[in-house]
Amino acid sequence: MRKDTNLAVDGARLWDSLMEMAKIGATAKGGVNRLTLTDLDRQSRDLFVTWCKDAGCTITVDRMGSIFARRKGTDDSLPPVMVGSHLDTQPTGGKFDGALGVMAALELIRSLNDLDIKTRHPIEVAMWTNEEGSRFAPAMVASGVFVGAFPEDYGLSRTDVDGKRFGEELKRIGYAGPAPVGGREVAAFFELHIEQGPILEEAGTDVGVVTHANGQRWYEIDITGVESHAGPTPMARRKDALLCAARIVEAVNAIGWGHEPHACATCGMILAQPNSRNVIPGKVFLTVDFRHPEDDRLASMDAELRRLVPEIAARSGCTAELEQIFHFPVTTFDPACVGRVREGARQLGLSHREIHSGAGHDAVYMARVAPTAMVFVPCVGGISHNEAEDIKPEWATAGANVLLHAVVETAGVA
Ligand code: HGY
Ligand code: MN
Ligand code: MN
Repeated sequence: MRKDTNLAVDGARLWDSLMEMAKIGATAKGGVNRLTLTDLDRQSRDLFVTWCKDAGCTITVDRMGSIFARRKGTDDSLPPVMVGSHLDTQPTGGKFDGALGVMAALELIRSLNDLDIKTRHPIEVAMWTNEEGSRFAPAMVASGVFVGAFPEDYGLSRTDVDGKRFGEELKRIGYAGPAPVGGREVAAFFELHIEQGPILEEAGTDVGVVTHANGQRWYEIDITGVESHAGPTPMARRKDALLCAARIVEAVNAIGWGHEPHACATCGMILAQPNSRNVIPGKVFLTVDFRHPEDDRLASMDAELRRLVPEIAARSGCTAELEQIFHFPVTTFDPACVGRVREGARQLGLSHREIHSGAGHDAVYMARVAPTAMVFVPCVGGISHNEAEDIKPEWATAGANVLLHAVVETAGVA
């Protein structure tokens, strides 16, 4: 590490960029609703590309719409050190989930330019398409295709609740890029992200040195009963798909509690048809999200769900089709890269502690093809995926400085 420079970001400029980006999709409650592949997503991409070009980067867009802004290295034949995150949000998302990682990566480039520091490896700022998996499931689908977890045509074929297709929407916003998705060497990947939980803030710790990410499984359940009149249909003759779904929701919650203290079990999405107050629902679409830091416990949760769903359906006079659409095991990040994050925090005199990620991130997939690590900073009240999501400017600056140190250490100062 070059000692003769105050290797630091411009925190005020970083905060300004975050606030500017947060205006795109800003909600009345102070959050951000910038769903992937919408016109708002296009606006955020356009702004990001403009800023990266202003910082002297060349832009590549791949066929899943992920954007890579490249700063040349003195030896440009070397594989890039990649750093980034995502700009898409949840429908009631916040200003910082994803955007902090992308803006901090851009700030890193801007700061290296200001300090006239050249690195041996090229550096690429990565903005991954559809990390959230809210509009198009599964989550992290573009980084997943990049590492070969999903075929490209699977990613492009995903549809939203209105039947709109990922590949068509990508074309519509003008980001169906020409570049192949993945299949190229990456020297390392780093991602700065808010913790999205309460641990760091409650402990008064500046930086989370992320060693692992929890395993995750997503399911879709299609429940079929019989639509009938809410008035004349006797209780004993009903095949109520929504009652069946309610029982499954209760069972999912019990599975989570049954694997305490580290399990997470959530039914986040439910669509009842015909969704009319005086019709007994004949069809329900329900999602299940399981997380756990131990793969065998996650497998037990899976087995319990597969046993209970048909049992509950039979008891409710319905049928239920359960499909697992997404699974990644517990991810261990690269010890050398994790060490550079830890060393960066130490050199900067920032309090830090090891931490697991309960959330999935693009870094989880990138860890399959390149040495990868993450930097966490606290968020207020541990709240995220909520319009109230908030951080302090000094937390953003601290995280970005650790990111800068780890990336420069990896890319090598020329
Ligand atoms: O679901 C997650 O953990 C992330 O927000 N995609
Ligand atoms: Mn995120
Ligand atoms: Mn998120």
